[in-house]
Amino acid sequence: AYRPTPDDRFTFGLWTVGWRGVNTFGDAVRPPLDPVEAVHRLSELGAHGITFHDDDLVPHGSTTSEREEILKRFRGALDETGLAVPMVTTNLFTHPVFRDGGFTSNSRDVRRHALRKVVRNIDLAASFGATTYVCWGGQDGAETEAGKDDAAALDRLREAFDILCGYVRDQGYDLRFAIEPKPNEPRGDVLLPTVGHALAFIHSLEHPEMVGVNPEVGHEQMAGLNFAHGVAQALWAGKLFHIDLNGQRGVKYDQDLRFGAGDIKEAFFLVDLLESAGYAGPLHFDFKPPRTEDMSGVWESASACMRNYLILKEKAAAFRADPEVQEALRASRVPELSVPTLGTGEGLAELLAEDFDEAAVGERGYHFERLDQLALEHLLGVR
Ligand code: GLT
Ligand code: MN
Ligand code: MN
Ligand code: MN
Repeated sequence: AYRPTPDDRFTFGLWTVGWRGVNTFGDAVRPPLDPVEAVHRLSELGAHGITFHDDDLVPHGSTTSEREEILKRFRGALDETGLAVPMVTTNLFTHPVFRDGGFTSNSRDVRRHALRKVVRNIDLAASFGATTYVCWGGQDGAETEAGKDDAAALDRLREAFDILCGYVRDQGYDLRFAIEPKPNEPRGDVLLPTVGHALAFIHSLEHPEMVGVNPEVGHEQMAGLNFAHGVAQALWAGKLFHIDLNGQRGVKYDQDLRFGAGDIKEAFFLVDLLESAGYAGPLHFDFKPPRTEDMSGVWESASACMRNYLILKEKAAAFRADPEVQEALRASRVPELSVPTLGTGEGLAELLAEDFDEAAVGERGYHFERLDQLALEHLLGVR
């Protein structure tokens, strides 16, 4: 049981299992991972796809012939295993030129360079059949206030998406963009820090229908926010184009733990939400195997990400099917929220004329504690 198959739509970033464990204080602890080996290992574990930044696959500075050779080997591995590439993204953060960001760098020449880098990689993404293009502007932000004109930065960000959407339309690619919010790290404050900021920004674009969000569990939690509620609003807006699943324990640095580690209860309600809403996109793991692990620990944790999702999916289904839960949901008036506040044909006149027993209704409890305890007991495996 809990053995993933490609039908489960699990995908992994090449930079996740390939992370060598370099951090601010410590050197790499693991050898480089050949992308071809990553494809084979992930396929053996039951994944559906693999994703990458331009520079994860083709190292920065590769010659044209080296690039062709790398792409040929990689395509060969994909053909052999049937692994898909549903999403591709650009590295606009590692190279020193991006020290003040890509699309919103104060330097105009850097912004132009960033756009060229993305356009080139969009062609590659389309050639692999990717349908989502993630944009994480990790270095787009500030440590100071005076050094960044926020309104101008948002203008430039909008300009970048308008240009890129125009390019995709001109080429006729079947590709949509997904903005990934993050509150901080590596910048002290990152532009579009949360799902809500990103959703509001998207409405200012020339082609808002082509742009959605790629929320990451840990990123919203770094801001102290409830991830399931953020994802619910993205789904409500029709903007959940992609999702980064991982784990985080509270408001601190970006932990990128394996999915299920960290806040397990929020993971349970996230899976419950994704499954009940019928989210049909990739279930993408963006985690970093801790640097305590050797390569065996890397594959162990990758496998555990998928296993934990499948376990939680089973638990969430059992929770929803439990008659006691259904009764508790009614007692908590959860279905009543779906009933429009005005009846059909009713106007404000009827509403204003209505009697209301304020004192009696003020005494009404909602029994959410009982409902939540039932969820916890399903999660703990005692029901
Ligand atoms: C980087 C970041 C992730 C983003 C990746 C996409 S890169 O690892 O921490 O959250 O999803 O650019
Ligand atoms: Mn992260
Ligand atoms: Mn990260
Ligand atoms: Mn991510």
